[in-house]
Parts: sequence; C-alpha cells; structure tokens
Amino acid sequence: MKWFTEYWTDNVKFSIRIKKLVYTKETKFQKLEIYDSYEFGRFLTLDGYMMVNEKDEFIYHEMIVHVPMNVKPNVKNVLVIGGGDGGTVRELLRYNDLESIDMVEIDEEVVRACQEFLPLIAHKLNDSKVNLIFADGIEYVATTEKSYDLIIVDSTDPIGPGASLYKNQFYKDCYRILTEDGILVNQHESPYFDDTRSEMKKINKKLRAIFPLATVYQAFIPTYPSGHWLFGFASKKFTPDYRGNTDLLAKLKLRYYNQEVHKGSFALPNYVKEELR
Ligand code: AG3
Repeated sequence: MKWFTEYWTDNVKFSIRIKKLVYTKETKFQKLEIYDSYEFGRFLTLDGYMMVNEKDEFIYHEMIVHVPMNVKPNVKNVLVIGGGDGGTVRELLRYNDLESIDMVEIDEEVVRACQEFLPLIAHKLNDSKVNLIFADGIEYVATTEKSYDLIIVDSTDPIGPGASLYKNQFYKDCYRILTEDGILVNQHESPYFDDTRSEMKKINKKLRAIFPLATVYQAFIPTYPSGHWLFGFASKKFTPDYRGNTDLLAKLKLRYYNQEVHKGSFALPNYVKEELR
C-alpha cells in the first residue's frame, strides 16, 4: 500500500492512500508532484504540501472567488497572483460581465502540468479573457501601471517561493494598484495549529496596517492542515456584506457557496477573534 503524507506539524501527519504517482518534476522553483488517489482523485502537491485535489478543490475555489465577487458589484478587471492550477480562473469566468483576468504565476510548469493532468481544474486557463503572465508577482505589482477591481492572491504557504507574497511591500503595492473601492483576498492559513496560527496573525496585522478594513472568513477544507481554513478579506471601501445578484447566483449552481454561507463565513469563533484582536 502506498501513501502520500503531509507533515501538518511536528506531531501530526495527514496521509492519503494513493494509486500511483502520475507526474513529478523538479521545477526551477519547487518540487511538483501529481498523484492519483482513492479518496480525493488526482491531486497536486508542491514541495510536499497539498495544493489541490479533485474532490475538495471546489470549496477553496468557490470561497476565494465568489465571496469577493458578491461583495463588490461590477468587478471588471481581476488580478490573480499564483493560481497556476486554474481553479480560481475557472470560478471567475462564471461571471460574464467580467472583462479580463491577468494571472501572474511564477512557475509555468505548474500551469502546464495542471493543463495536462488536472483538466477538470485547469481547463479554463486558455480562455480569451485570461492573460497568463509567467513572472514574479512581487515584481509585477511593484511595476504595473494597470489597476484592478479585485486582486486574488491564490498562493502557497508563507514558506518557499510564496513567502514574499505575505510581505508588507507586496500588500502596499496591491493597495496602490487597486481601484478606489477595490478588494484583496488571499489564502490566509489555518487558525488551529500553532505554526499556521502565528502566520495567520502576522498576515492580518500587516493587512490591517494598510487597508481600512481587513478581516478573515473561513471554510472547511478537509485536506488542508486541521481542515479549518481562512481567507483574508482586505478592502478599501466595501464591508464584506453580500451584495450579489441572487438570480445569477442561483443559475451558477455552485456546490459550496451561497448567500447564507457568505454571511456565516465571516462569523468567527471566539478563539480566532481573540487571536486577531
Ligand atoms: N493554495 C494552497 C493553500 C495552502 C495549502 N497548505 C498546505 N497544504 N499546507 C492552493 C492553491 C489552489 N488554487
């Protein structure tokens, strides 16, 4: 029997029984692996950390996209930083009024591997509204002259190639290139274990120093450490209330996100509130 194991903490491991290793590549930036498993279908890991799998990716991608899209009406231009597997782009493209998505991914190999081996997730990456830019997100936000209604930071954890996507300067540049009522959302770690909790605190502190409003919202993602996962919501103007088009939302037939989930996801457990105070 073969197992993939992710080290969640020094004392906790998470294992998935696998059918086989489908693809592996040491890229310029990280170790990429794609496995096939009994429970979660195919999944992608980077440097040994679960990024996406066919079974629960809908939760993460629906929550990172539909929450901000239903807070701010009329989002036209979106910047995605990271997101090489294409799940975020797939969810964004459900909104026909959206005009363009610039996706800045540092590692082209992630995109190519996902297009080949995880088409259910990556199949919209060649849509005509999507502009793929293979570059360092830090440099991109520091130098671009474009502005965006929404920035989604769909990155790895705050260690490895993703580390600088959690720095002050990056957030300042994001603030600068957002429109006057723009929103930034990012993957924000878990509040549960000590390591990710301290990261979570740091991220929120930095965002609060730059944006008038910065909070977190949560989702249940079984394959990320502890299963209790947070997203950051940082906004220049909009509070995180639902302002969506309910008819449109019904037509999208999503599997996780709905108006009640939107509201509930910002209701934080006391220990999380306490940590963020
Ligand atoms: N981004 C990775 C979230 C963090 C996972 N962490 C972990 N397994 N330790 C997911 C990218 C999906 N588009």
